[in-house]
Amino acid sequence: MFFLVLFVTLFAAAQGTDSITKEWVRNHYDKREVKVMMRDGVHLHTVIYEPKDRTVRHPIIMQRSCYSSAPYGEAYMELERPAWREFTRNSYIFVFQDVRGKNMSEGTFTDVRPFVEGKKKPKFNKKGEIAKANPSAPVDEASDTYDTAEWLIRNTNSNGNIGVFGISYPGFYSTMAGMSGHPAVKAVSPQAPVTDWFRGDDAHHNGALFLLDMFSFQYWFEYRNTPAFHNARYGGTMPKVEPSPADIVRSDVYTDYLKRGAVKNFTALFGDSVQGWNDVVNHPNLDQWWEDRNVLNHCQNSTAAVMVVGGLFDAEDCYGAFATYKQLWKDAKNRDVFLVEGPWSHGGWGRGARPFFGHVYFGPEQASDYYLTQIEYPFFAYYLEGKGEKPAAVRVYDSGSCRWNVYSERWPIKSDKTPYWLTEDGLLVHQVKKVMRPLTYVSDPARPVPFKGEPTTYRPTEYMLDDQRFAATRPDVLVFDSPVLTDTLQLAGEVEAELEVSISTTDADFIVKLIDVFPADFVYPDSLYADGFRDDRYPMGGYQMLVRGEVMRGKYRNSLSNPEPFVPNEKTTVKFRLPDVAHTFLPGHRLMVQVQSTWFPLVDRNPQRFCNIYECNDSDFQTATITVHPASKIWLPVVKH
Ligand code: PG9
Repeated sequence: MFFLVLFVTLFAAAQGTDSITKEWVRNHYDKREVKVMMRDGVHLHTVIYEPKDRTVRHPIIMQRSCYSSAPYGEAYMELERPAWREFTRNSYIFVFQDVRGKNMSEGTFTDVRPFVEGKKKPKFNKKGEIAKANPSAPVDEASDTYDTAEWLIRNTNSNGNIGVFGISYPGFYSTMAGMSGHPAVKAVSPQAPVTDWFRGDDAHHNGALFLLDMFSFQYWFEYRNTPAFHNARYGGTMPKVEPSPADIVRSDVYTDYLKRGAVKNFTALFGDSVQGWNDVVNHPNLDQWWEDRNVLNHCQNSTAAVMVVGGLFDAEDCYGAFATYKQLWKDAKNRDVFLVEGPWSHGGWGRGARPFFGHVYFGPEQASDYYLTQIEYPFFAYYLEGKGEKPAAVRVYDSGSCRWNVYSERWPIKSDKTPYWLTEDGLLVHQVKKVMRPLTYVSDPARPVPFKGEPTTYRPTEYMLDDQRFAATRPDVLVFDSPVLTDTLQLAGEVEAELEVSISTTDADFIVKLIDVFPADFVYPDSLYADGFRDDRYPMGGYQMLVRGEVMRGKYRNSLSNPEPFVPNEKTTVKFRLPDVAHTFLPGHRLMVQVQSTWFPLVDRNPQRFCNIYECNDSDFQTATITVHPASKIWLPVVKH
């Protein structure tokens, strides 16, 4: 019998099919749904899939989510899918929990619930239940994880080791799980974690509102994020949902969002009904409300091993992954902290990353299967099963040379912070003696620079590495080209823009884009397309690949908390960080920097007048003449070889 099973398993694997099927899951796992009581008496809905084999004690892998722990009832989570398969294959206990206030859990939901310092652990009975609920006990996502962990250890056939992971908002709950302090929570993996919604994630970058994402997300999150909706999705029948205010798009987001006008017109669509949107509008500057929600202020509480995973081309939380890793590495004393960054979109690593992303080929080594089997599962196996090797400290995929770089040191690795000057003679690595002229453009909020070169009805992930030729020809975009490279130029780490500007009004936005210009005669070999992952022949000769773009709302140049107007036509410095890069520019390529003042409707339009943009009227929008002076530069992390 053993050899027959072995043969079938090997045969299935050899056929590229996997022995872990829907039927296998049903035959090997029991499902139960329990309401676990937290220290304040609130019950959290917890879905548990446990191997029927009780002869062996199994590790627990948990995901806490505000999106759902569906399917609820008879249906099973698709544990045979790649995202879970390695854990299923190794008989992990799966725990999916609705965070408080969401879906089937009790309590009140709070966006990015603040961490509460100095919480006291409650008393538990022998069954791991809270001995006596205290409705006024301070709670957060860390304490909810602690109370859940205590219950799980006593009420499942576990080996006493719990791992927590998740992408995006579940990534934030994973960071918080690492701060629970529960001894069973041995390893967490915050992936594209929601981290700081004012400095760099989802809602704002450097104080500028990410209109397209936040408007469409908040309505969906508040109204369509229900058990019925999620169960229907798992049942394969997406429910017909009434058109929502977010569905204002009739032709394309650029046309229809521009037609909608000032941000207050979007607020009017929601009425007072969407708390997540109201919070954004009611806290226009970086205030205590935002700082309370900045998990980086509490990383010293982290006690678990942490593997932060991020996408170099993640449109939502690219900032969050790098920022969470850096702070945890700094604060989580003698704790193992690892970083994995691939050429991925938001969550792409677990959601079917393929050799091509948009028009750019990154090869098979960064595809999801590789990540799930060679990186993610081995991390948890090491800490929850005592199996395999300790993970590499840093594993970052270079989006230019298309290969993994593995480092034993921390990220960012050692590099020379090198100024590249933005001048009328192009992007120059050495300041030349010649006196350069200032460069000027007129920014017109009635004709903003689009974030995508072609019409779209949503925010495609590909914009993060799209061809920028559509923008390069616009009069309101400054273009700075380097000479053609004769040698490789490896960038790894933090990028900083330092603009010397003057504007004709009292506020403006500044968008800086770092671009890899492909050789004019560049083509991918046909064989790359033959694998079926790409079916188009996009003209890659002269492709202007966006490597990194970032916006700075000018009034926050000196302080995100205390915005300051510009003095019209007076020179001032606007300095800001762009999320880290890991990109080698190859010989024959050129570096390019583009500078512009609108990036629509990805970012809301600045009326280009100092005001509270959430309250301004359509009549407040005005053109501005923007001047970029010769002392402007971009600081690049050049790795010396
Ligand atoms: N990072 C995503 C998001 C969260 C909140 C607002 C908008 C986007 C996400 O959790 O998927």
